[in-house]
Amino acid sequence: MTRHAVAAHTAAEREHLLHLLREMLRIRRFEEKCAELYSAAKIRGFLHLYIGEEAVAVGAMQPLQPDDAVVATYREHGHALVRGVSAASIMAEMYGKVEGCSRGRGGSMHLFDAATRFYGGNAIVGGLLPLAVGLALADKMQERQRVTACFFGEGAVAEGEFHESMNLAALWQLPVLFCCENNLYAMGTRLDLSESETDLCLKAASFEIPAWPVDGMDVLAVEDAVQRAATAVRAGGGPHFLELRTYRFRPHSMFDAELYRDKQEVEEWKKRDPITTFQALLEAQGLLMPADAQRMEDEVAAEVAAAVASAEAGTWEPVEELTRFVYSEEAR
Ligand SMILES: Cc1ncc(C[n+]2csc(CCOP(=O)(O)OP(=O)(O)O)c2C)c(N)n1
Ligand SMILES: [Mg+2]
Repeated sequence: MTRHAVAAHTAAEREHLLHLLREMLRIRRFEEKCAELYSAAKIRGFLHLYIGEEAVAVGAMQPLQPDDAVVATYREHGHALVRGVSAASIMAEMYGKVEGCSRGRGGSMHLFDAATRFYGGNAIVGGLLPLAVGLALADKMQERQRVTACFFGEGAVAEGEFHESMNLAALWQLPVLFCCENNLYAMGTRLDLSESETDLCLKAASFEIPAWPVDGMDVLAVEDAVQRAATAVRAGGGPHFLELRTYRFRPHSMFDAELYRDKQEVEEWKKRDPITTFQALLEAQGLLMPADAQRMEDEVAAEVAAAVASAEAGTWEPVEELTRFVYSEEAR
């Protein structure tokens, strides 16, 4: 390899690492702004923040292809952003404006975007799993080499839909990648207070689904694991299951006094903040200079500010339109 080729490769690799950091920052700053806007009553309804868990969505989304499908829960702003749904259309959706990715009808928990094959935004715990299995079944029947990646919390393993979905996906060898975001709590319930078997990979293994745990606070570990699992799924290897071990730094939603966990536990996990630790790693390796970090922050801040400005300037749906879509209708 020539010196030139080595330098070019290093530059591409550095660019990718900076991209991972920038994507995590986009989620963090976007959601910090959402929390602020919620307090100002600009955003209403429910709001579940992903802060602390950014490495999962960012690492996992990298190996996916444009025609793969992504299905997520109500804690999905980050997944939508990284998948390519614009910050402006997500923010407009939060505001309930027509320009939102779900026409302002869904709000925070129901982001949807056909162009990026982003199938929500699903508010029912476990409800997304049969949806993901159905998408994968369609791909298998039509012989398309696609992956359906579905992201759900560990709370979903208590639902019947989890077991039904895992069983059918395994039985029919469907191309689904189950990404279980284990942040230790389902609202205020710790996993070991609701499950007799807390080893989630063992549960997947009982369906004959290959499964392994991943450090969900490490974006590179997530990217690597999803790369391996998605490649196997795409090659016809049937469903795979990843347990992504992570932690949410914020309350479950904006209404949660957090009486179920010690502040000390939260502080301990914050030492593993996926953004600050990754940034420190890049700085230590000389890949990120203070000026680069500042520029990145400025770019992200400008994107978030522009999203808020366009949501503010967006349109409210006229009252006469409110009964539209109650029954199916061609989207206009
Ligand atoms: C079927 C169903 N039961 C209960 C609820 C209420 N609920 C909303 S979020 C949640 C906790 C889910 O926790 P987990 O799956 O671990 O996801 P996390 O919020 O931690 O990301 C519950 C019980 C719901 N939305 N759907
Ligand atoms: Mg959870």
